[in-house]
Amino acid sequence: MKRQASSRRAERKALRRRRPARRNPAYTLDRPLSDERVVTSYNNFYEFSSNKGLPRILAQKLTTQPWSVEVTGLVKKPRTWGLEELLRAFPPEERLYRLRCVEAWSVAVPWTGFPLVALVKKAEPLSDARFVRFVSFLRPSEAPGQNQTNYPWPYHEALTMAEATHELAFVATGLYGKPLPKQNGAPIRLAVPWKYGFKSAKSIVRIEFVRERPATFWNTVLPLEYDFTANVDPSVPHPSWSQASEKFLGAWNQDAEERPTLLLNGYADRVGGLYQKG
Ligand SMILES: Nc1nc2c(c(=O)[nH]1)N[C@H]1C(S)=C(S)[C@@H](COP(=O)(O)O)O[C@H]1N2
Ligand SMILES: [Mo]
Repeated sequence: MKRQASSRRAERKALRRRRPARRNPAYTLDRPLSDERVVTSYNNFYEFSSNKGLPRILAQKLTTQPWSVEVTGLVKKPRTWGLEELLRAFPPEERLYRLRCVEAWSVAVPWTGFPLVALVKKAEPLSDARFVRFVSFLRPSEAPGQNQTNYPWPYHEALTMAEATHELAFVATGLYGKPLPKQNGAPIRLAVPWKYGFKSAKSIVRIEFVRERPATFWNTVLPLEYDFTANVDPSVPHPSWSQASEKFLGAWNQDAEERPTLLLNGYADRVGGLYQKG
């Protein structure tokens, strides 16, 4: 118990020291940032509720300190990182990213964190590691949604190795210059801005390097609606709605703004090369 208390103190200290981080000017936007109140009160976090307004309230029950992330699988250097060790090892920066949910709403947010490729490199993946798997916590006593046994908990997602090592794939530990709010996936989540939001797992406890393409949460639940790759593409409709446009949630107390969906969510110039055929 004592040891836990002191490690909690160390994590809080590390979080404070790391924020705010310097904004990386390479990641700018074609739109204003969404209001912080919008981003922290309209959430998808099924561990707590499928109602967008409830994660803000219900996720406060999640114990996020202490926290550790196990990096494992086909790597030379498996390691369990305490959160404060991660914050110390990887220098933080701020990036402005778009976030596009498959449900056709979007926000624009300032994440604090570090590129996923840095963590991948530290693990020294073996040559037969072809996919990276991200697993969220499993704690039904704190997360009421996890008592819904029709879902394959814990939440799990994955990227190809090429995607995971792309400079845009980001590990977020903060939002709007503050530690990540629980409803947004504290204390550590992914931000993969060219893919639909469900690819960016929240509250990650394990990162695993594997050879075969792993099953992923929404693809398992509804395979005809949510594919593995899930790249944002205006020309590929969801079976029940068009993806040609999106509702951008910007200012608090203002209607969402209808905008055309951008190919790869506006990141085609950076990540398009990953998907070129031939
Ligand atoms: N563990 C976990 N991660 C998750 C989800 C979830 O339900 N559980 N929802 C996903 C979906 S569908 C979206 S759109 C984004 C939403 O992130 P935000 O609430 O921070 O905007 O988180 C993704 N990550
Ligand atoms: Mo989503």
